[in-house]
Amino acid sequence: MNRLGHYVFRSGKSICKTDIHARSFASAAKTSTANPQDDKNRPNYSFLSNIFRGQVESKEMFPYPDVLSEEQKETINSLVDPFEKFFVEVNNPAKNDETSKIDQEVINQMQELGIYGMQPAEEYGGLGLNNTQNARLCQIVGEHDLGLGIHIGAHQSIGYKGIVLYGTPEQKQKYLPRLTNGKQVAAFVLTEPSSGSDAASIKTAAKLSDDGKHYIINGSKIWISNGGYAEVMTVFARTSEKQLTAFIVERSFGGVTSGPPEKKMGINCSNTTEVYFEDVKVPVENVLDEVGNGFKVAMNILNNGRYGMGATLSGTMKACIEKAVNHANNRLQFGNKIKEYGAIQEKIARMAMLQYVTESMSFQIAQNMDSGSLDYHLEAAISKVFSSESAWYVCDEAIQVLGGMGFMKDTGLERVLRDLRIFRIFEGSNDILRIFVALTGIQYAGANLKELQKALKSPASNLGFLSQEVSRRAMKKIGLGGTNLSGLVTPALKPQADSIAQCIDLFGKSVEALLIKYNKNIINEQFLLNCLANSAIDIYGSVVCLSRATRAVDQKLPTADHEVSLTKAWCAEASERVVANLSKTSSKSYLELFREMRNISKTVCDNEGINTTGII
Ligand code: MYA
Repeated sequence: MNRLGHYVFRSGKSICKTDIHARSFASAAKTSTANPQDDKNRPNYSFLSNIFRGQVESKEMFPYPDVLSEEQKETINSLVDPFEKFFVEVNNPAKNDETSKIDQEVINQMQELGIYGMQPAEEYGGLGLNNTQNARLCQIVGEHDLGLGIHIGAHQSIGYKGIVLYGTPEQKQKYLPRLTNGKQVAAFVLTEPSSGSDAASIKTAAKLSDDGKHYIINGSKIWISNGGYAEVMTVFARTSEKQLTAFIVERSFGGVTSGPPEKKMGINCSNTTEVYFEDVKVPVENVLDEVGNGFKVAMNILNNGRYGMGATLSGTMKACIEKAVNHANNRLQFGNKIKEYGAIQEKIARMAMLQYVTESMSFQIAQNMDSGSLDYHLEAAISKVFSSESAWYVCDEAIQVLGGMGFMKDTGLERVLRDLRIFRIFEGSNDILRIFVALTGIQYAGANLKELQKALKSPASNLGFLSQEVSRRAMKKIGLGGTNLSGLVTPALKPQADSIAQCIDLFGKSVEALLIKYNKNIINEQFLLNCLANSAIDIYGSVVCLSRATRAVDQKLPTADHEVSLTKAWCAEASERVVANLSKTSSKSYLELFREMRNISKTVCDNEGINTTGII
């Protein structure tokens, strides 16, 4: 059984985990109590976690956050124009794609603009932007050039993010200034030939030297963005059988070499290579966070940067939609502009809805993070999954609207489609993130259920908890006390809020029913876990839109009516999908279908290909 499967039901406690790094995680938590994220007893304000218990935690959802002060708004607005200008006048995405490189002039200008240091504080040479401001600039990057975006994102969204999040003052002082000015480039060095989604299985080893002054790193990594020229790397290596540790490694330490640039389907101007470590001597001062905390460091770097992908791709979708609409507004066929035809209208409406949801999610997460949220990892994972799939869909539909023109290189959409393909794969594949969301949510719901079961065994000493649970359930049973979102939204959206509230109740019931039916074996039911994840994605997307559109109405924005319209349409489709997905989790015919599909897959795999008799 894979590690991702070891989540549910620890005997005695709530959840079971038998994987090797679980213990290191536990000990890490003990040594790092200073980090509030590690405090397991604090309240969990994640909206997503809570819907797995059938409950709504609205603190981070309503009202839609507005975190920027006037001064912060001015700062970001003053950066938008020069960024746009750079992308329009200096950078040439088609040329970058064709030559698979970034011209020195482009790099010089990016250094001048401060692109290499968007978030670190000014004392480290950065622009000192918060996540919300950063998200705005990510949008501009995504609008223009995803390949360049990966070069920039691999550098700061994950490459040196570990130093920002976990670095000591000395590490920050030593490394950040040379990275924020872009004179040196950073990389995030995790993936190995036999360790992709299963990040905890890395083999690269770091051995403490006899004098205790260095770690000696040996191993090889693959698919490292900026891997060919990064001078500073966040490297993850095994310091014992059970422990991973994160290190800051300089190429100049010696023993670090890179393979040739990989030939890829897209994001061609970004550099992707293998990186080899041969007896690389890394001073002990270069351990990031605690020895043994490497898995947590890796996950939190990824969690922390994921909203950026959503923001970036909301920009990409905006650009695709503009191209599609420009064509639809001008192209005459059968005597009419093609925008007059329902088939095109449906596409454009759906593209606009997907962009709205994506943008709303990423800015909600960014702003919550800026307000000190600690529980955004499920939201961030969903934002990554949703944005990468939506952007793919939107770009594909834009090509369809443009017809033959869309297929031509000159239109620029085929490059974007190629660039977009990897977003569903890297930074945590969407398949693994769906399972991660479902299992993490179930783990949270399971803890509650276990507590209830335990309380039922000694009711006298658990009266408070039991009476709360019993009255919550009893009220729901008689149709009272169910989820109610209608008080949180603008009146025009109350019906949509009601139908999403029903979805949340249904979701909580479905999770509980699955837990009762499958107990710890739920970890093996990935067909069902996907149904839960897809429902969670739709519910989250809907609530985010309800919140943002309400803000638009409350603030009397000129776009308020349109935003309400987008939200109504989105919620109508999303709530239908939720009901359909959740009904699959208890439907006999779907369980039969899933069994059938398992068998088909097994036969095809056993046969090493399709197993049908040809027609002739
Ligand atoms: S970099 C490579 C990316 N690689 C991955 O993302 C790897 C994916 N794998 C995983 O995430 C993990 O291995 C999974 C867990 C999720 C599969 N947050 O037993 P476990 C906790 C917080 O489940 P596993 C790239 O592609 C968990 O609760 N905690 O672990 C760059 C548990 O805690 P406890 C987490 O089964 C491309 C413990 O860890 C998380 O082994 C370039 C163990 O969990 C989490 N997420 O696997 C991109 N996960 O013990 C460029 C687990 O307390 C960027 N845990 O219960 C571009 C950006 C955009 C552009 C920007 C423009 C400017």
